[in-house]
Amino acid sequence: MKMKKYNAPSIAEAMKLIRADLGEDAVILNSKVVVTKKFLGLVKKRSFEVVAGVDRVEKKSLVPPLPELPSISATVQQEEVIRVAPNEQRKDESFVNEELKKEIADLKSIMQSVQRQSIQSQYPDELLPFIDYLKSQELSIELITAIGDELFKHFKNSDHAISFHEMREFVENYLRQQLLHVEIGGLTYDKKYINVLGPTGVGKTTTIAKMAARSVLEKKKKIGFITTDTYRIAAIEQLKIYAGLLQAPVEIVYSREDYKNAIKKLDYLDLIFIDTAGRNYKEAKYVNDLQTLIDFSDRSESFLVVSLTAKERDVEAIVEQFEQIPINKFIFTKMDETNSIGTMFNLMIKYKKGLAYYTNGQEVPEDIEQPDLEKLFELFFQGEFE
Ligand SMILES: Nc1nc2c(ncn2[C@@H]2O[C@H](COP(=O)(O)OP(=O)(O)OP(=O)(O)O)[C@@H](O)[C@H]2O)c(=O)[nH]1
Ligand SMILES: [Mg+2]
Repeated sequence: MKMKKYNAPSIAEAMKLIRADLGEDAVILNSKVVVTKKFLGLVKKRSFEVVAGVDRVEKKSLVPPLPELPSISATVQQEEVIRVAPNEQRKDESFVNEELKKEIADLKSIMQSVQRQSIQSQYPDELLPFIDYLKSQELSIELITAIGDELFKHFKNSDHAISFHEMREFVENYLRQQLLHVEIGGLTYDKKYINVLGPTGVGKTTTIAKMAARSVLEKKKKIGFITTDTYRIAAIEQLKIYAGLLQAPVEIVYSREDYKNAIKKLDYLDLIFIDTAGRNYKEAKYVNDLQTLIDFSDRSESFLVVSLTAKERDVEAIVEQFEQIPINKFIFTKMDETNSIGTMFNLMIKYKKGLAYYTNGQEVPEDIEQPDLEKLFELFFQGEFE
């Protein structure tokens, strides 16, 4: 077999060179992307290095060549075609053409994915600190890759080094676009029942106390509490202490019947906060239990409380377990114990759910923020950039 290496800016151009040189029977043996630096090393130029080969056996091709398209196994198929009778030749030719087209389509999609991977893994050096920054903020790999690709495309023809400010603006615009249909903002105050759900110890009761205190102090609302956390005396006592401070009633419910009675009893109030028992929500059973106990109708607003200190994969498992419940927004807690603001973006974008509040400490009612997107960006970009 005769083998030769070719360099070209695209695979199509490489194929043109190969055909002109080795003929239509040439096959691609190997190909790779080669990157060379340009403009003070800021921009990297890609080209393709293709190794092609051809069998020295002279053989007349029956398959009309398809212009501009590479052929990988045409030689094998041609041998089969040569042996068929002339009157069947047309039929077989079109069959071979179809087969070839399919292979070419496959090849094209392989090439596209090779190109994509090479863009991702070969950002210019100048982009790497930005990529590292996004990683340090724990933005998901999917988002970093998507942003990295866009950054690369956007700045590859730039004649100056990209600044942190430019990168920040670019990332903000990208995330803003992703969050276009995701609502960020606290209690709407047009729903009477506020369901607060989430795993054990994430800060549900404390956050309820913070939200309730703010509703009373800032919005002058008449509020009450329902707790379904009947497993621990301490949990009921904890809520009663907060309720006492706000002079608000508390109802403890053990069953659906109790829940309905409590709702009737507290009907005169503006807002009713429903505290639930923290359970291991990786088990579907507990989510089902909640559905039989609490009302998730459109008179209620439901928040899923997630601790920012939890492992993101565990949080994802919980969010997915809650899929059947109409969760309106997240509440992220324990922001004071972590720097990973990225998790908030990851979850909001992945699950298309909004954000009501984040909490940043144990003090009631101080340590709660009702952020807007600008505030989140400010936090995201306040980390150390090297
Ligand atoms: N550092 C920090 N601690 C918090 C925050 N929010 C709540 N906590 C603490 O987390 C612990 C658990 O809070 P709770 O409100 O009892 O959590 P919960 O989700 O109701 O817990 P269970 O009812 O047991 O499921 C308490 O010690 C809170 O003070 C926060 O934003 N930051
Ligand atoms: Mg609790």
